[in-house]
Amino acid sequence: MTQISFDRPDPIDFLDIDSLLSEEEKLVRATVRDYVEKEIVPHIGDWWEEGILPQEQLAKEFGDIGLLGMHLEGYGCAGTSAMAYGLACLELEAGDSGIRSFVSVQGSLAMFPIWKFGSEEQKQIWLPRMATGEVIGCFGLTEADSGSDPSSMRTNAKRDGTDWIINGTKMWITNGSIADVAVIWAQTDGGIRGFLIPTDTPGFSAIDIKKKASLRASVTSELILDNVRVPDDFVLPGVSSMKGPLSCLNEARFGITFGAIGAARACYESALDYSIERHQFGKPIASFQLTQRKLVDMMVAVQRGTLIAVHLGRRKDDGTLTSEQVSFGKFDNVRNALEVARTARSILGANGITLEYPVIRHMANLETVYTYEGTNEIHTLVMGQAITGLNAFT
Ligand code: TGC
Ligand code: FAD
Repeated sequence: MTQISFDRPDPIDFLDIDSLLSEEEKLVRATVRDYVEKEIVPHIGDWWEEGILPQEQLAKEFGDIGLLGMHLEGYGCAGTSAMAYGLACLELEAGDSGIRSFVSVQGSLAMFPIWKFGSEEQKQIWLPRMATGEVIGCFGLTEADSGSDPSSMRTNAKRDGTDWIINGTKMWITNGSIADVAVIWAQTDGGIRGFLIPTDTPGFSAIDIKKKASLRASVTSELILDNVRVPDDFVLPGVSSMKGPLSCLNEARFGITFGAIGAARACYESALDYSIERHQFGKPIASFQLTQRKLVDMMVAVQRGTLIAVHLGRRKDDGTLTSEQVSFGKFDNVRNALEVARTARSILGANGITLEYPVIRHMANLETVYTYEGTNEIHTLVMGQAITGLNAFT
């Protein structure tokens, strides 16, 4: 009969989920974790407080490590598995959600549509330089009056001879003002089309959104398109419906399923360390039953979320993952990560509200993660439709 081991489990990998990963996957993860610990963690509290991001330096470093468009094949992209991409997102978001966002937007929202729906010429022009970080992209879907319901967008593109004239305003666009190329989704007579717009095109401008109390180490902008004229070969030829932008969202939501667990793990680790060092009533606060309950709840949430992410990663790699399953991962892992962050904050007491510790920063960031890439409610309704067969949107 096989024996049950009496070894003490690793507090950070209680279920030994590492044993489910290949050596190659662990290597990717270790490389990204090492980079984040050395290059992000020492600075991120200050960047977040000041609301800045050294984007050019980071883009180059991300490119050097091969993180940009890493799960895409060819055109200078690393061509890793989806699982490796997910693990990279997890480690990046253990640093900060804004750092993971930068990589998600570049790889899943700006490069992916070119890779999936672009012409060969468009791929050759943009992807190699986006993979190195020389060119930064953004993804313009949301508008001030079209958030959860992007198909109601007003941005439109009209034919003028062989050109297109684009008018509209996009809102809440990550990397908007630092992008060299914007992937803009617009209504046309032939359905919703994606346009690759160099940001120095006359009529295109971007204004940063200030006073954010979440995702502060990330650029968020409003994009204005005022009679922007582009030739026909700036249109993505491969799609002309909401399927285009929604397919990109599947990729980014998959990364968030992993990423949120990175933020949760960082909060759990911080709270665990703190609870062992911090003494009250003559004892470490970790010795109190109420604190152990919180620590165990956090540990279980992080492990459960990691298992969900790894399962979805395997399904994506074997080609069986559905968009509703991606909704499951984004929905459950982000809401649990937020709960972990709030619990960790309580364990740190007054110290939990300062940026000396990562917890309040992750907690505030996760409020954005809960909302973007499909709110918690939108993913609830996607899954609700999947299990009932009834559409709650229309
Ligand atoms: P619906 O009528 O259901 O479908 C329209 C067409 O799209 C297809 N489709 C999908 N295709 C791929 N993936 C999916 N997940 C898809 N969902 C639907 C569908 O088959 C159909 O295709 P076809 O060929 O018949 O035309 O679409 P709808 O307009 O009713 O929308 C449904 C809904 C509400 C789920 C969708 O609009 C939605 O997901 N809303 C949330 C919007 C959202 O997530 N926005 C995110 C903006 S980007 C962002 O937040 C970036 S944050 C930066 C970072 O990631 O770090
Ligand atoms: P709304 O859609 O107005 O929703 C408000 C509330 O109503 C939510 O709770 C929502 O769940 C609820 N609600 C809406 N419809 C329903 C319904 N049918 N049933 C039940 N409840 C409903 N977008 C981009 O295109 N590109 C980006 O790069 C990008 N980056 C972002 C970065 C940041 C920091 C933030 C905060 C947002 C970003 N977004 C981006 C926009 C993001 O995707 C939207 O904020 C999100 O889709 C929600 O839209 P909304 O804010 O307009 O909220």
